Amino acid sequence: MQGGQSMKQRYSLASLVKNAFSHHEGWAQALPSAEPRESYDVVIVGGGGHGLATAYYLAKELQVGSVAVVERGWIGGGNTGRNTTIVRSNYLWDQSAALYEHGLKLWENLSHELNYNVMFSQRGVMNLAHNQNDLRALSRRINANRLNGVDSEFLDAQGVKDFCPVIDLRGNGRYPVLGASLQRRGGTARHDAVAWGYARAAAEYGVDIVQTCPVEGFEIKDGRVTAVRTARGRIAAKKVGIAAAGHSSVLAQMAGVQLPIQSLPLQALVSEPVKPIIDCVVMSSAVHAYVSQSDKGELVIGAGVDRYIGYGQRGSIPVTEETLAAICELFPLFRRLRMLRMWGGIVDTCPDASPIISKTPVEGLFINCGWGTGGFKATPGSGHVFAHTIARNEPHRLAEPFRLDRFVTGFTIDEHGAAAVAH
Ligand code: FAD
Ligand code: PYC
Repeated sequence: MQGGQSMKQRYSLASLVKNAFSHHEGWAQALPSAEPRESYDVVIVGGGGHGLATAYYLAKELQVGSVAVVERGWIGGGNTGRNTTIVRSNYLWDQSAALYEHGLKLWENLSHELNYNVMFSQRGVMNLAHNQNDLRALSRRINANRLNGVDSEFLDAQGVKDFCPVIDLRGNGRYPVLGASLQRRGGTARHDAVAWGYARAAAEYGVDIVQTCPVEGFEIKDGRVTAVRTARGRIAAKKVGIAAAGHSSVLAQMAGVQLPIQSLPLQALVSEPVKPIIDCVVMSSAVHAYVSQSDKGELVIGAGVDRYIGYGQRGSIPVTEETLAAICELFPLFRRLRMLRMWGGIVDTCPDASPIISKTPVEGLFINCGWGTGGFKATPGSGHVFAHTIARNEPHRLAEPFRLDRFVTGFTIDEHGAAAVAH
């Protein structure tokens, strides 16, 4: 039963016909929206995929008591709804491969797990090599991936052409294609669906999803977090997890915690929709551009990060021009397409291009951030290990290397090469 109606009443032919002519009146709300209560056992700040997934696993697997997700805008309105949805796990270092592969395995069953179609499509992700240096770096990463049980293979130039016939291997002379790495299990998903699916499933386990509720500060007593202050009042909490992507350092600072994070705009754009023309994902870190095709037919194209710190969630003509110039050199066929829209998101980047999943110096306050240009793929894995870290008060085995204090100990995990769009 939902909204007082049985499934049969909600989905009968008569009700479908009636709703078709009645501007959808009387429909039960698909996503629950809660008013904030006075206190919770755990409050998660940020209703993006990572925050929602964290709440879902906390409620489903960890019996931590009451849980709320507090989102300043609407769920999925941050980077979750702004990214280009590439999912893969072909990172260089053992620690990253283990973390991202954990995520990829969860992706493979996610629609079933959430009873929500997240449209995960394992169409293959290619990373191109344009020179001898690229070839060496890719070979090293492919070997490392295979040692870690991550599927990864090398394609020579002809292999690239066979896998993606619309590519022009000459790259207009500027970006000749010499080969590529291919992760066949990589692909794309529907970004909004990931937020909606986790939100609905979390709510079914009793999580309150509170939207339009910006967090403005934290109450800390004797070194321990006791509440979050929001624009809609104080919410007491025994534990707080921050998963606020582009605003992580702003939020951490409210609790007196300094993060080694820079927030940078990252832009993307889509073309007008066309018939299926490219059925894989193609990325080039050298070109700082990448492309795939959405199920609607739009080409989804992205750029490298803007070269300045900023909080603007907009696109800009110079970045679009530079990106499209490179894309058109690799795919001359796309030259005649018109672009429909462009946008930006704010990505929080760490000096080693790896995330932070960690306790903080404030007791009861946990942080999940620094995913930079590549956190969408990690959404299920990140939420899963962060939930365990919060519930158990100690890092999940896979999260352990991503502690905040690695920037003090020096045990950083440099993933700039695998971060795809460099930052
Ligand atoms: P978000 O979805 O941004 O969630 C954080 C939430 O916190 C937001 O909803 C925000 O409103 C909320 N918040 C902020 N401040 C407050 C506050 N004070 N109070 C309450 N709530 C607050 N990654 C990939 O793996 N593959 C890709 O192809 C890819 N492409 C990308 C393309 C672009 C253009 C961009 C911008 C990013 C891309 N990424 C990609 C990165 C990816 O989007 C992010 O790493 C990931 O979505 C972060 O998820 P999140 O849930 O932490 O963030
Ligand atoms: O991490 O694979 C990635 C990615 C692609 C585009 C932006 N991020």
